[in-house]
Amino acid sequence: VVENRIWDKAESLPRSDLQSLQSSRLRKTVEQVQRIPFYKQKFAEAGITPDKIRTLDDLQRLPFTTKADLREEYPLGMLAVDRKEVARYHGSSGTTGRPTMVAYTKNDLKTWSNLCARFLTAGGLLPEHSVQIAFGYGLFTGGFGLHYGVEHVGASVIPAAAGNTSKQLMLMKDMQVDALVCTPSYALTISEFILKNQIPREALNLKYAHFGGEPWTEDMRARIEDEMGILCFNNYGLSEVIGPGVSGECAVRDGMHISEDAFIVECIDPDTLEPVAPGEEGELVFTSLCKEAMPIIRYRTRDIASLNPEPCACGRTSIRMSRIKGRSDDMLIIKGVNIYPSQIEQALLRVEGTAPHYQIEVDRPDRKDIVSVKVEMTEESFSSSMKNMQELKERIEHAIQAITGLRMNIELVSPNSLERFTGKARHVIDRRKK
Ligand code: ADP
Ligand code: K
Ligand code: ZN
Repeated sequence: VVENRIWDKAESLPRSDLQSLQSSRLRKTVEQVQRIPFYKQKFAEAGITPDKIRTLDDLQRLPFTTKADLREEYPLGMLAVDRKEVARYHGSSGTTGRPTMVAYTKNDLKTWSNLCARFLTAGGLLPEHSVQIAFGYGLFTGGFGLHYGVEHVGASVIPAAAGNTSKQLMLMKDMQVDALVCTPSYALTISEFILKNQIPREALNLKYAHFGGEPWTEDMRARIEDEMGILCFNNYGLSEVIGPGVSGECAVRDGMHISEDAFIVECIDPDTLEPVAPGEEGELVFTSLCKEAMPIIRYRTRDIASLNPEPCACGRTSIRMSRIKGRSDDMLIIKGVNIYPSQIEQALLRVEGTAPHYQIEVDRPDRKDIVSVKVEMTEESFSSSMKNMQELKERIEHAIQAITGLRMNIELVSPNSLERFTGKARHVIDRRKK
């Protein structure tokens, strides 16, 4: 268990105060974006002048911003300040295509590290702790975002960066690291390394981990916590909005608190663009409220999640978002059914005798979708009888069918034959597109 500690009083503002703060910041943001030709034109097309936006309800009248818009404006079309005001540039990872650039003023960097300090504190970080950051450092916002967040809390950083797993373990052990920061995929790789090399738990001092950057499941959390004997916390963000620090879990670990003093969140039906009811799944949309260099209005994240406005036992007053089920880009439509890779992960974690390493391959040889899933066996099941392997295959088929409703071809592959990841994992090969 972790002690419930709140970093910033903005996290527990009464809702009415929070909402008046939001509307005054929204008005300011709407003024600011008039310096961006893209928004000036969008507002003109919609027949809106900034003075028409007074309350939070008026947000609905503003245009959306999409990833395609940001690509059009590459590299710096969305900048709202002079270039000399910019203190840092980052880029999105380009997971789904050409990267987009983002910029931060000095104030933006302060805002950002403060937002990261919130979820780090919520997840147990104290000034006396040492944190190993095994995220990529570079254009990716993960490494630098968490780095400055940890420093802001007053804790010490070990900027290990992603990769070289044996060195990660050496540092973790020798430096008696308290907390680990990386992607959940890399955590799985690290955990596997610990087991394979029989590193005793007492040799490490690890207590907490903060994972983000890609979808993962509750089953994966249980698996990693059990294997490593630590508490794992989820945090979410995206470079277009600020980077990590948009939201993160508290000690209750039932959804991620969104820093609503800094962002307005909406959850919409991606087809009708209408808001969905609380608790219903939809696409998250964010409007920034405190950003100077690149304020953004109603950014469509393509991330699918639900919102929970119920008060939380921790005392924070913000809305919580669920885990991200997946991005709409990663969604596979197979025989008319929507499938996310995270559902395969969930199924595999419920079947004994498999490692949660998998690759989904989709093909359409005959105008009929064929999905096959390559699944790694554990050493033990790999050396078992054909009969056992056949049974294993059937159990996997059933587990996947129970979650997705679809029967998929399962191909068992030998241990360690699928790629391991140090950053964000790639689980899908879709051959239908070409
Ligand atoms: P890219 O879009 O190129 O991957 P980013 O590095 O900005 O660029 O990644 C942000 C994206 O990563 C989010 O839109 C989301 O899809 C994913 N992501 C980040 N944190 C989480 C998380 N905790 N759970 C699920 N997905 C996440
Ligand atoms: K310190
Ligand atoms: Zn809470």
